[in-house]
Amino acid sequence: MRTLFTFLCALIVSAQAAEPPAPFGPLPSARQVAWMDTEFYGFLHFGLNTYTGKEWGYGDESPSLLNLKNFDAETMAREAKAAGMGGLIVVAKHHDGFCLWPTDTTPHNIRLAPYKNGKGDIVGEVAAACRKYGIKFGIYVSPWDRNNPGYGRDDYKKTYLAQVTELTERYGDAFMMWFDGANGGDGYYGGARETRKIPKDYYPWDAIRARIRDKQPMASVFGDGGPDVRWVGNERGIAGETCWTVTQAGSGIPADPEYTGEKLNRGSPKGNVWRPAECDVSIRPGWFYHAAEDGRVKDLKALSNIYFCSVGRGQGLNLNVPPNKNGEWHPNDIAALRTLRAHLDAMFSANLTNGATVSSTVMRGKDTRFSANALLDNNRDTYWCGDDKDLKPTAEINLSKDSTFNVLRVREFTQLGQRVESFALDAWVNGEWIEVAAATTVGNQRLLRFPAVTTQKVRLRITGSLAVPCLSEFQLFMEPEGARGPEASAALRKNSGWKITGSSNEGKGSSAESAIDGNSATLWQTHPASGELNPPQWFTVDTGKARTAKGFFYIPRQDNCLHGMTDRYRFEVSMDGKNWTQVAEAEFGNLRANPQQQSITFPTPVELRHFRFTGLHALEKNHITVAELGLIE
Ligand code: FUL
Ligand code: CA
Repeated sequence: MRTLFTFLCALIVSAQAAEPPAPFGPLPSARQVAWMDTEFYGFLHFGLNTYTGKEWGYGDESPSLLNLKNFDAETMAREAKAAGMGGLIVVAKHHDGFCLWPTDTTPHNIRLAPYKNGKGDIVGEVAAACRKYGIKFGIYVSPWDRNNPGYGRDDYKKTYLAQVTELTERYGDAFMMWFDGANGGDGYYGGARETRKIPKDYYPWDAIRARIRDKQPMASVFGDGGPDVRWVGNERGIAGETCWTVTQAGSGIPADPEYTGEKLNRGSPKGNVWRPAECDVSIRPGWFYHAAEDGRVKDLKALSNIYFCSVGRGQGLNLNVPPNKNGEWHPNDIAALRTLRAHLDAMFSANLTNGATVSSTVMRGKDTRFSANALLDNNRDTYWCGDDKDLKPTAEINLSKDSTFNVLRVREFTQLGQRVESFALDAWVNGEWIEVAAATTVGNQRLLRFPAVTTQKVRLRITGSLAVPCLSEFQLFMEPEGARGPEASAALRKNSGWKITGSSNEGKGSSAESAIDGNSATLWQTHPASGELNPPQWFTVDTGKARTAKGFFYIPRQDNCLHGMTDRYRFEVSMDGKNWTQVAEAEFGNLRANPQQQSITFPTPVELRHFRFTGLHALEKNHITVAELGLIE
């Protein structure tokens, strides 16, 4: 009896104190955790290009061009901090080889410039300003050097290592060392004016990395392929809709030729390393300041979209804001940063799950440490998780009152690895669950935008996970107006009663259902097993009842492939599904560079029950694709 009693007690005790799940896959280093916490920081492209108007200097530019009175690093650091940037990365030397610090490695440096009579040190000024305002400091130093006579030969290898050494020794703590992938080509090279190609293993990367680890152990090394932080694969600041922080990678810098574009952009769930992506993008068209671009500073729509597609996809955002010829940020750039910050603050200051309660069928070993309450405690170190077999848990969240929200944030407890493959958010509306958002990877954080929903009850559904999901946060926000295009209809979701009533590719290629399933990861494509179905291609939808639409939205394929990306369309409507009226025929703009959702407003609102979408032309290859299509009501 007694032994049975002790046995039972032991059982109960062990049931209450469950072991955390074993780590899954590659894990972040302390250095990477610090980098991921930085989230958003700035880039300062400044140098002789600022005065010549070029993006890439040839290497023969005169240092006398650097003739400004004051480089106002302090104002930039103060504005950066106010904008929520966690750091600034200074371009110490760009491809033109001119060094903005008084280096002993080459005469082509700031000592020869009129700036402060040759006594200036812009790298040092940025470092000091960052320290003063409490933000981190990082350094970009271009491997390619179009000025150096020894470039492409052995002596430049030593010069370059010496430059990295000076920069890591002289300016205090750096949070990043940034190595550009652009390398080799024509240049001045000390007067040779020739093309120099470099062998694949030219740079002494092992020695460079060892030097950085020695002098700056907490500095994350950025290169196209890593080793600490990888490039996101484009200069638009956009991570993949599916983006694994874990990825399959080679040795890091220099970039592994196999490891480019899409692989960088999306990572890989089967990866062997933890390697978050940096999304780098300029606030203007160019990386360097050009007065002609003063009117082309990205607006709130563009910047908030970038934020949602970088930080909001679990990666980091490096936003370049180039100083002008006076060594200052232009007022337009400062205004854009302030507007972005005010917008993000207005959204994130009110977490609508504060005061909510949560219930879930899943709790690891019945240990309350792992209960779904951990989702709502605004603490990233606590997490909700089930037993190892609970791969698809659900949590129901009761808000303290009816609330209106249009943004979701979820986070994984990444110290145990990245696990979640897909998830969805449902809202309880008119007595049924409506799916309001669905997406794939989470990682450090996932932000989803969707049309505003009002409800008191929501449900988080994990729909796929590589190992038991460990989720640390669940928050809802209301994004203020002004940052999005016209909004997609909340009715356009599964269970909304819409039906495909016909399509031109019946039986060939994929079903048009995929274009209205509320999931931008699935595609309608008129691509049969062999051959192609040329445009035009169409499908028709019965939306179940008469309604008024202001326009429609189209989401192009989100998988980084341009094949069949529809860029011309026709849109027709009908009340009875027989008599059709054309309401729009035009093109979707800028899809190649930026394949984001397109919102089309009709000249006047139209009555309809049915609509027909026809793809008239594709960017590449001769077939039609649509990731998602819906009405703006
Ligand atoms: C690129 C460079 O070639 C650009 O000039 C810029 O510095 C950007 C951040 O990286 O590869
Ligand atoms: Ca938590």
